[in-house]
Amino acid sequence: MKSALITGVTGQDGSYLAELLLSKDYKVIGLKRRTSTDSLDRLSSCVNHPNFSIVESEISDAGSVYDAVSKYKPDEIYNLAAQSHVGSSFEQPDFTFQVNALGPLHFLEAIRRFSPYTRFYQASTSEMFGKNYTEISDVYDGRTVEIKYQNEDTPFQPQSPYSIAKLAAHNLVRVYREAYDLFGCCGILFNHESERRGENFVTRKITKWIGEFSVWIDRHNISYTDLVLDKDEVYIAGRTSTEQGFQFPKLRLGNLDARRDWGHAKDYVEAMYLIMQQEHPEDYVISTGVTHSIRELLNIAFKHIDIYDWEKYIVIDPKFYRPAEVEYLLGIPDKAKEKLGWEPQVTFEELIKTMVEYDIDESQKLE
Ligand code: NAP
Ligand code: G4F
Repeated sequence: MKSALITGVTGQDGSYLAELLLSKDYKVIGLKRRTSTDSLDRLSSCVNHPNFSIVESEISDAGSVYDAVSKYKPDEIYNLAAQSHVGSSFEQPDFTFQVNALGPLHFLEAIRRFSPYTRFYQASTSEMFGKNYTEISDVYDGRTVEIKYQNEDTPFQPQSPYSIAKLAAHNLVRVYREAYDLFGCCGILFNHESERRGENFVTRKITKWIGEFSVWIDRHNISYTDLVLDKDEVYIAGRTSTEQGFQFPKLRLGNLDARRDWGHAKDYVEAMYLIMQQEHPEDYVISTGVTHSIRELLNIAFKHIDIYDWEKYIVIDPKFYRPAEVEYLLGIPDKAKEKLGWEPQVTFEELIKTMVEYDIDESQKLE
């Protein structure tokens, strides 16, 4: 039986990866940091599995990592733990660096010292491309068009403490691979979401709001034409904006023009697994090859509740703008398709539909 240690197992990707590896008969050791509350919500299908166990570890603490690696000497380590919110990394740059750069270094050192045959996966990110993209001209329908994309050959130009720390880790993996012959590889994953996505990432923030709003509308048995749209909230006509329960806050967002290449997290953990099964350790871009702006995301998400003029329900709040932004991401996953036989299965439209439906269901349960 193969064994795998997953850091960040309580997160979105960690939970899907644990499920995937258990289905492949792995023994899975999930690393979780100490918290004052129970944070195993996403792992409900794993916690009672006989091949699954949870171990407490803080990845920014070298000793804690050395203990875990030297004790379990697993076949594979997937390092998914991170301070994963780009916006927060501007507010907590030091902490972000401790976790996102030093954390992976602790694992590489632990593997080198105690378990040199352990394979290591590092969760790298499209954020490392930052401002940069590759641009080519192509002729399409007799017209010359400019195509902008990122792939494994696009140079990195990170734009946040988050991505600079991730790039440090990415380079450390390369150096340990070349210097010590460790099996270390990085998945350069573009944005991937799901109904397990953290609620402060833009997709989930939007679908969660839609879920709650739609249930609020149903509870009052009203239609959209019964609403008065105020500056920061909507309220039911005939009521006042101060009457308890009759108003609903608008959705507050930042930059709507940024573009992202969004896929489904379940597809992406499959890629992580495949990257680790190759004969040679290499880095791979994992993405869908399609880019959408936040505006397009809003169009698609709001359509599910028959709202076509979503602008009226949104407040642009400078608080959600970042000091430096990554404006454009579109990944070309050709290398993964060719070498891993990997292809994303879920389209952007299907992803958003699943998330909206899930959040409507969840909001109904709370009624
Ligand atoms: P996530 O849901 O935010 O999960 C992050 C996990 O890391 C959580 O389990 C969290 O624990 C854990 N963690 C945070 N700080 C830790 C620490 N100091 N010690 C131990 N564990 C710690 O993130 P995700 O979306 O699953 O992403 C997984 C990884 O892929 C991250 O490294 C992220 O940066 C990277 N990535 C994500 C995407 C994406 O679009 N999702 C794209 C590219 C790369 P708690 O539950 O206690 O908070
Ligand atoms: O959903 P986001 O916070 O994701 P972001 O910054 O792209 O980072 C995610 O993907 C990376 C891979 O590219 C991962 F490495 C990282 O760990 C994380 O999973 O923001 C997406 C876009 C940004 O341009 C942001 O400025 O949405 C814009 N946005 C607009 N309003 C907002 C909001 N983002 C958030 N979180 N909240 C808003 O209100």
